Amino acid sequence: MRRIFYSVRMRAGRQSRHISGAEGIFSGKDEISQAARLYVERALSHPKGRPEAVSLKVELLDKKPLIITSLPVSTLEVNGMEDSRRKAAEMLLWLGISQRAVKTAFRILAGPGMRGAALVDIKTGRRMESDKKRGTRASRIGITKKALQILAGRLEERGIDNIRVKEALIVASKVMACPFIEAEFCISDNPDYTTGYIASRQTGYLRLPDIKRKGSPKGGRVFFVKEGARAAIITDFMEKTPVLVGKIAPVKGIIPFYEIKADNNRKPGRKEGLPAKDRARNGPA
Ligand code: PML
Repeated sequence: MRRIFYSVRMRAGRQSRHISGAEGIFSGKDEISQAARLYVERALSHPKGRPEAVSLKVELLDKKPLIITSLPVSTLEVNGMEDSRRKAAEMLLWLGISQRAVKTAFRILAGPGMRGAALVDIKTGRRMESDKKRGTRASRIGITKKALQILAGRLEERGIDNIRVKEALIVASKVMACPFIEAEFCISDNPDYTTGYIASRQTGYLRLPDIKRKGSPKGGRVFFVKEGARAAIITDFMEKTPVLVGKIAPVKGIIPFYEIKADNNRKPGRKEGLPAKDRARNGPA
């Protein structure tokens, strides 16, 4: 019998302000009810305060999720905020992102967090998403029970087993499963969380400690779009294509800048991506 999957998504807010959110892909009545209960509990005990409304959506998926491997994880060795920001910029340039696009990204991430990510053309640095307030959200994502267990174990060995890392890694792994994205740059908009990341096929999920000052509510996500790609196709993939992390790549420790650049063999182990018809319509991948 064909396995049926549901996407379970939770959003909690107060006076139109976002407080918390969570999502996953589940199969079977027990898994779905358990996830729904955990998400509501999480919404009601969030440190940002009591929500006025919690919305929960349980939605039958009309396509089988793409099964992907998580990006390999490592943490960049940095010496304070200035160093972290300088190395992040250098890393993005090394990935082939233009000065202009890097500047645009830092400008966006210095603003109040958007709900979704900004799409930035890798060459011109121009914003591409149609709704600049909302941005593009990576959604319909999840991780299998087994993969989550393995991931938690590997992160634990490095002392970084927390929900933020896990959720961000799942998002970044889906983002990099899109062949039209060259890299993602994320700075958390949580005032208490100062670690961000760059995700790319060359660097894997590269954590950036001290990327912002503690207490700052600024941050967000930028997806760097390859030349000639169309925003609508990318947004469709990010928001509609269900993706499930089913395999976990290695989790390394703290790595110096030069070592990441020297290590070109780290690839995210990804065969998945957009359907061939979209690839053809959308130019080179
Ligand atoms: C967020 O707050 O949503 C982004 C979290 C980034 C996590 C970075 C890390 O610690 O790996």
